[in-house]
Amino acid sequence: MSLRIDILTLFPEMFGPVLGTSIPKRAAEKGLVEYHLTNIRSFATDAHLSVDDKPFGGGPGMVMLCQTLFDAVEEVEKQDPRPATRILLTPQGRLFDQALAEELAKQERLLLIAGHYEGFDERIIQGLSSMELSIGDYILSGGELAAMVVVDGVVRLLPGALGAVNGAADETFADGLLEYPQYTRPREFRGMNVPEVLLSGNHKLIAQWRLEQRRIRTQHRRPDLWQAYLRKEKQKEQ
Ligand code: 9D3
Repeated sequence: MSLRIDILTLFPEMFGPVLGTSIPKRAAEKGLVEYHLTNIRSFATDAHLSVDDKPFGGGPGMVMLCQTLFDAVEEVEKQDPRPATRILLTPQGRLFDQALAEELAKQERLLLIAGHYEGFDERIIQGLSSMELSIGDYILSGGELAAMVVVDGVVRLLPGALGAVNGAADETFADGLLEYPQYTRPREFRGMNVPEVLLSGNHKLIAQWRLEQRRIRTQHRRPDLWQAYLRKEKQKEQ
């Protein structure tokens, strides 16, 4: 059974180019995933087609209404009997990472809800008991790009989504180290040379050099990943 991904958004037109390109497109063509886009505004009931309103208690910004979102979720969920894992994209959410991408790739149905500019009425989060996800500590103008990041990160993990190459073990995150530096032709470019060891043909030496480069890079660039890696290595020893 393929993965069904529903996306509720005020800007469905933002998703076409991303879902219609590269791996997300290929995965859909192969029948590994189905995308269903729904415009939240089509569930607005008043003359102005409102989807948000001013916050009780005052303050800046607008807050997404419960009614439109609950109606949209209930209508979309009715379209298929499989229960959906509901995901609300919010800056307050749990950080999306590779481990979570792998979990989500095992589900049969995901329902992503993206807001724009504003927050959700807390009763949406409560009442839909959905998972809140953030893609990082920076402010976007809406949840749409975050939803696309989650979709891309998940879909590429579906069995058969990637070509023969690049298939299983992704270098980074599989074992917690960053990737080694890579080179292709020419051997010299504007005075910069490919490291001699890579031209040596000595596969054992090349593997050693690459591992050392990965360790050095991770230590310098990502002390957080490096500490986690060291902890894992220690556990293995015991
Ligand atoms: C007034 C407080 N702002 C929160 C810091 C309001 C606000 C700003 C921007 C509420 C939502 C947004 C739009 N961002 C998202 O919806 C979002 C997001 C993000 O901005 N960064 C990282 N991950 C995500 S997931 C959804």
